[in-house]
Amino acid sequence: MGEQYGADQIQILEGLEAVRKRPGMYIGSTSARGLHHLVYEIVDNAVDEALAGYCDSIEVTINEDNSITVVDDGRGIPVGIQKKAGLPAVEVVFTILHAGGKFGNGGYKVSGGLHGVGASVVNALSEWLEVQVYKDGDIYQQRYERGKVTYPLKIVGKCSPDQHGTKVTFLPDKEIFEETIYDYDTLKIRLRETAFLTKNLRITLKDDRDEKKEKTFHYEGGIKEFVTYLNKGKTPLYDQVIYCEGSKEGVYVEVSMQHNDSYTENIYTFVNNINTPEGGTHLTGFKNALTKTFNDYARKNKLLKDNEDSLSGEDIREGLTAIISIKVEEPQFEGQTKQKLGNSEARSAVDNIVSEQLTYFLEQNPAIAKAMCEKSIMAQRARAAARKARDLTRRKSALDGMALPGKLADCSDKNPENCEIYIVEGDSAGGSAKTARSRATQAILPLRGKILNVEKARMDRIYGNAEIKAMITAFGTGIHEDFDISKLRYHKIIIMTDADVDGAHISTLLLTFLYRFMPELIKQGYVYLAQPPLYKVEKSKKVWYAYSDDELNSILTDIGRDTNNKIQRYKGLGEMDAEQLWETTMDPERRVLLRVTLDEETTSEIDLTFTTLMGDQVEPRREFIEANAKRVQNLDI
Ligand code: TSJ
Repeated sequence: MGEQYGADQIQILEGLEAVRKRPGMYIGSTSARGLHHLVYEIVDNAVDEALAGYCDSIEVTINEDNSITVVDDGRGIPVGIQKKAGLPAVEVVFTILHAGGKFGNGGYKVSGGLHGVGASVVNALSEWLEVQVYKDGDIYQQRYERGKVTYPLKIVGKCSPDQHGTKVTFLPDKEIFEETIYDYDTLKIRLRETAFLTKNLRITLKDDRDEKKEKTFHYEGGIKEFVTYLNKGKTPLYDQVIYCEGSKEGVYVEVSMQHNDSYTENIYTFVNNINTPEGGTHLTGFKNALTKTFNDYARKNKLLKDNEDSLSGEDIREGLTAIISIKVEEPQFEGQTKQKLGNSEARSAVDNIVSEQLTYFLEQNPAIAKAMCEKSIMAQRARAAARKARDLTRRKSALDGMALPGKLADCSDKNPENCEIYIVEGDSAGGSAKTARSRATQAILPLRGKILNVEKARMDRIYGNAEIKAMITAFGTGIHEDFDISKLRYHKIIIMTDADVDGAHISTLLLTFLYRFMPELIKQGYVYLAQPPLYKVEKSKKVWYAYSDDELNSILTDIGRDTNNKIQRYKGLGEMDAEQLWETTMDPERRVLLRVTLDEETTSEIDLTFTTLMGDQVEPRREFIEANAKRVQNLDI
């Protein structure tokens, strides 16, 4: 064997060995997240073929053994010998690091973005991978094990000469990944997003494990339909989705938008189908165009009088749902997390295209323009009122030396790292918690009843709400643009509600508030959910607590299903005395806390979750709760 290995082959093996040694450097992590990344990586390569105009359908299957198959109907990865490597192009794709796209000629690429590391990385991290290429009547095949070729590319059969495409199956390596079970819903969310962003592409997801599942995503309207989907639980301000499209300076721009009657702004931005949660030049260009075009129109048509102030960007964007999707050949990502677009030509391209087409749209649709203008003027007034209320609280806190809310039982330790705050539903549970707590490090803030739904209230009302004000002052960080994490007074913010539907609703209201006003608290992992027990089992003076029905059953199996067991189902925290509350839910040695996390890759879906749960339309909410009963119970977003 030794002689077959020339310098090139040794280099190839060293390249893939480096990937296996430091997988995190190539796919971010070896947790469930990295595991799912493998699929996106392969799918993105097929999406590139769709963007090039040669593929209209992609099928993804989770096989019974948790291997993944991705098939497309593109041209098929080239099989001819690539001069430089002296190997078939397809072999180069799977065995040489960063070989992706080298033999294509130009065009926009989805793959090769942030984590777009290429098929060779997936290959290196798979126990085995098999590729089949359908081309010119032949079926080519090659197999790799942990990145190593097991046989040279060969023809294994014939197909119809008009069949063409690529099929890849891989099994993620258990030596590399901590988690090797695929989650259908995680793939579903991401593939749906990909389908929205690539109009006319049909993506099917199949699950061949126990219960067979299948779903197809196909959106002729692309991001126009994405906006409709995001506004599903809300009430749109007008029927149409505004859509702008065009190319300028090598940037292809697509924008879709529609206002709803809520007060939150939801703008999602993508570059080459990659989510850019921190925005960048494309977002700046859009905001600029929207503010300028809208004010110009309003002045010209006397919707704004000469003596009235111009509408601010924020006023115009109140209740706006929008998607900005651009394609550039060489995206430059900036910022700490490389999630912010830097290309300056993207700013002018988006600005120009949106300005021109939005001007035209407003002129053609005066009724819609008027509705938008009326909403913006209302927003302007509310914002002025909110500013007054805020300035007042700011001044007051300066005078009082940061007056903490009266209901807060603060802890004595002043080092935030040691401190935690329990946000407790109801005064009676709050009372038990105050007795139970460890005074040095645990603060208690009881809230009365259901807190204000921030999805349905304007800023001025939100600022006037006592429960919300109490939380803002207790946390110390301020909100929105004033937010300063270094002022956080507690490094654990623990939401403690009853383990029932009402409790889940209150938790969701609180999480919505945190997500909309202080998202960094969630992103940086400071927010937790307490897990009170569901049952208490007593037998001959001994006590057990069960946190789920399964746990109750296993306790009963252990101690015997005796009619003398007094099983108590807790209806609420209020039924526990201070000692029980301490033992089961608050003692750092014994309690279980769920940390609330955000998956930034699919922020649009998180937003939709909150909107669906909190919005005014009953039907989508009911559907959602039925479909996600288990998830809502855990509130693990
Ligand atoms: F990721 C991957 F490489 F494994 C992969 C690639 C997986 C899947 C499911 C599909 C693909 C893929 C690649 N589909 N289609 C292509 N197309 C090409 O590689 C290709 C074909 C022809 C030409 C040409 O210039 O003639 C160029 C390219 C890049």
